[in-house]
Parts: sequence; structure tokens; C-alpha cells
Amino acid sequence: MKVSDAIIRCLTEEHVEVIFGYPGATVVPIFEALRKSGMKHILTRHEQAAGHSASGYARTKGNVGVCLATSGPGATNLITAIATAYMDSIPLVAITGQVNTYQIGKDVFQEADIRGATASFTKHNYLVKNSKDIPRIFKEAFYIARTGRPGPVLIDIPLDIQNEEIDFSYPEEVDIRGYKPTVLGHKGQIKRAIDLIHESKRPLICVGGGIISSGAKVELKEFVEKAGIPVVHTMMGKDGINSDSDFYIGLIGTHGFSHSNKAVSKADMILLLGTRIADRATIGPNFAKDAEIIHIDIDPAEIGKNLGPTIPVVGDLKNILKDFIKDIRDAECGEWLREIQGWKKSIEEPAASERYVNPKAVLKKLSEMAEKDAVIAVDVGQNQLWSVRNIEISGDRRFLTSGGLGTMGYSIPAAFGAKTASPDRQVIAVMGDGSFQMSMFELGTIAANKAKIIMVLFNNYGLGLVREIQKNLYGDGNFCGVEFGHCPDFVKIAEAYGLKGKKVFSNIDFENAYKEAVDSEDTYLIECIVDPKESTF
Ligand SMILES: Cc1ncc(C[n+]2csc(CCOP(=O)(O)OP(=O)(O)O)c2C)c(N)n1
Ligand SMILES: [Mg+2]
Repeated sequence: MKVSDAIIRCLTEEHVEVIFGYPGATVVPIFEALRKSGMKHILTRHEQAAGHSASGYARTKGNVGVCLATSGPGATNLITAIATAYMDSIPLVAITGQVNTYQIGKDVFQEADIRGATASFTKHNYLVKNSKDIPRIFKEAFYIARTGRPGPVLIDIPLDIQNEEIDFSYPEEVDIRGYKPTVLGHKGQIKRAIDLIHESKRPLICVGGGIISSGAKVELKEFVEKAGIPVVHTMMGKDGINSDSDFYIGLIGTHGFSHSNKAVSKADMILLLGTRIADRATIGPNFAKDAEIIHIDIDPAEIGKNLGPTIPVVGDLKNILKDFIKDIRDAECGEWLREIQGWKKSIEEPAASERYVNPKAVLKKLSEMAEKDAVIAVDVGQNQLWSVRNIEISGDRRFLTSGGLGTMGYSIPAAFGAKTASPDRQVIAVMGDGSFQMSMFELGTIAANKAKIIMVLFNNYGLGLVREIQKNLYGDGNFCGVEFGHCPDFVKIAEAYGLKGKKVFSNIDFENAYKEAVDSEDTYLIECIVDPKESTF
């Protein structure tokens, strides 16, 4: 069998249904094999979008997302998407074409050392040197991407290898020396952890993205209700717990709520579940200084990296939470929970405005109006922080954002990937005017595939979050490089792609436009005019 056909066979063996990609000379044999196979390929308008769409797809489907690009600029255009997936532990397999084996290292046309370039932000990567290795490499790549702490794996395949012949047989087992993720928690550590929880008077759970990666949301809910422990979360842990839970407290960290951060500072025990607890989740060196820490993560490298000392428990959260549920005593930390909830009530409700859309109020409204299982893909900037603070999670609602790398331009392709994974689900993308302009060409992919997405664009005429930082550091008006000086007609851009849209100036206009967007068959862009002075908090 020709290697290019074998590649598609490997993807079929891995139950891949769709590939997001962009062609070029060094992947022409793979595209020919794709054509013959009938496997679905979606042509994006940029390789970065192919990577982000594969990410949105993976996060919605709970499976590995696949993207494909040519050598040189195609491969380098994928880099940001791969790094974004790596920081957020999203399982991807990225396939790139490479120049012919005998040309490697000679700086021929469209040669780039993508293996070297992505070494530090792929979970693993391969340059295929022997065509016979193809089935093993694909088997391993998918296994590595989806097991343990998920992440992106890159396979770089030279053009001449794609045209060779091999005897195809797909391995049944994977045996990778040095890669044996621990999935079951150590019984002794679990017992120590449970004892500490029982001793604690002011316990707190902090949820990260690991709850979603491990599919442990149901187990978390059961554990929280049994143990009676209040829950805070990081950016990536947003959809790990529903906001209507009695135990829900809110976002922590630099952009979190003061009541959540106060709960962290008063807690005597914090149970970290699948979180790196990185800088954005903490508020300085005194973070959780009075708390004993139990840290559960599938990646032992995360334990003690940012916070310790700890009772470490390495393993898959779903398994470990099941063990916890068995042995934890039914408890009520009623007084402590009420105390935190008392602090929570002191938050001011966002004010309504006449001249502008108030993003905070509108996102609360959106939470009421959106379907309970909607996938909401959110970009980066003030729009991300308004969203994580004001969108409510209920039912199976999902919150997709670039938490770790903070990649502008994520929301549109990720929303498209989500819609591709779940065509019957409502998909909403929230973004700023800057982030929209980083991925607006993907309206073409959306239109070509007749994907219906509700887009909410907060136009505050500039790079709001950076403008706010400049204002806080250097004084109001001392801005540099944060205002575009030209604002296109965003609604007309949507219309140019055959899509719909409306520009709105008030909260009530937003509500009406949202209803139109729900009724529309096509993707619908709601451009919300926001006061450029609107703050994050
Ligand atoms: C690719 C990329 N470049 C630069 C940044 C730095 N950055 C963070 S937020 C932001 C402003 C985003 O502007 P916009 O999308 O309009 O959102 P707003 O903050 O105005 O809501 C910038 C430039 C980034 N996060 N990602
Ligand atoms: Mg903006």
C-alpha cells in the first residue's frame, strides 16, 4: 500500500471523521489519498485556524482533533495553534508534509525544521525517516495525544516517504518505553488526603481544566455534594462545575472575584483538582498561605511546581474522585459556606447603559437566553475576562477558551470546530474587535460549510485589555499601539460572506438581535458597541 493511503488508513483505524487542513506541494499525495478515501477534509483559510478548529472539535467531541498542513510556511502557521493546545492540554495530532528526505538540511524551497520548532510545545513529535514506521508512529501519536495528560503530537512526513510502498498492518498495542501514565491513585495517598479533608474546618476545592479532560464533572458534583465543600475554579476549570451549584463560589486569581480569592486566603485546606495553579490563578506569593494543599493531577510534573507542600496524588481524576466518594464522610461545612456566600453577595450587579452595550450585563443575559448545552467559545482580552466572570454554566454547557497561551483569534475557528463536532448543538463565539480581525477570514470556512454560529463581537475600538494595562501603569490617554485608527464595518464583512449581522448600541437591542440570531439559519454576527473606557472589573 502507498504510504499516503496508509496514512488515511491509520486515521480510519483511529476513528478520525474529519481533518482540518490546508494543502501544499509536500502533502499532495496525502490529499490524493484523502480524495479517494472519502474522509471528510475541511479546508480552512489559514493553517492556524485549522489547528484551533481541531482543538474546538477535540474539546467538544472528547476525541483527538486532527489538522494537516504543508511544509515550511504551512507548518510554521500551525505553530501557534499547537502551542495553544499544549498549554491547555488539548489532544491533537498535527500532520505536516516535509521536503524530500534527501533534501532535508539543504534549505530547499519550503523547508522548515518543524520538529525542532515545536519540540518544546508538543507532547511528542516525529520526523518519519522510514516508511515502515508509519503505522507504529500513528498508533503511538494518537495514544500519546489522548492518554495521560492530553496534548498535541506532531508527525512530519517527507514527500518521498509519502510515495513509497509498505505492507500495511496496524498495531494493536502500544508499548512506549518511559511513557506509562499513572491512572489509578495511590491508596495510601488517597487515605492521607481523605483524613486531611476530614480534619479541615475551612476546606476548599479548586477545579482546573483537568476535570473536563478526565470527563469527571459528574464525579466532582457527587463528591462536592457529599463532602459539602465549596468550589472555586481557574479559567480552564470554568465549565468543570455548574454556576447554579449550591457550592459554587467562582473564579480565583488576578481576574477572579474578591470573595473567591478571600476564600482561598481563609481556607485551611485546598484540594487542587487538575490545575496547574499558574500565575493567573494566584494573586501573589501569599496565595493560600494558611492552607494545607492536596494536589491531584495526572501529570506528576505539575505537583509542587507552583504550589506546595502537598499531599500529592497522581492519577486520573475520574478514578480518584470515585475513590474519594467511597470513603468521604457525609459532611456539611454549612457555616463556612454561608460565610463565603455572604462575601459573594456584596458584588455589585453590572449597571445598564443607554449609549453603549454593557458587556457584563449582556453576558449575564446571554447566559439566560443560551441553550443549556451550548458551546461558548471565548476569545482573549477584556472579552475573555468579562465572559469568564459573567457567563453562567449550567447543564452541559461548555466554555472553550485559550487559557494558558491566551491566543487572540481562537474563538472563531474553535467555535467552528465545535459546530463540526456537534452540529445539533448551539454554538456561540464571543470576541473583541481585535481578536475578530485575527481570524475573520474564517467566516469563509463557516460560510462554505453552512455552519451556524452566533457571534458576539464586543467592539470597544481597540485592544481593550492592553489599553487598560497602559492606562493603569502610565495614566489615562498614554496609549501606544492599542487603537487601530480604522474600524471596518464588521456587519458588512459578515454580509460579504453571505452571513447575517446587526450592530447594536444598547442592551435591549442586543436581546432583540440575539433572538434574530437564534432564528437565523446562517451564522449571525452581533456587533456590540462598547464604551472604550469600560473596565474589566
Ligand atoms: C496573538 C496575540 N497577540 C497579542 C496578544 C496580547 N493581547 C492580549 S489581550 C489583547 C487585546 C485584545 O483586543 P480585543 O480582541 O479587541 O479584545 P478586548 O480586550 O478589546 O476585549 C492583546 C493585544 C495576545 N493575547 N494574542
Ligand atoms: Mg477590543
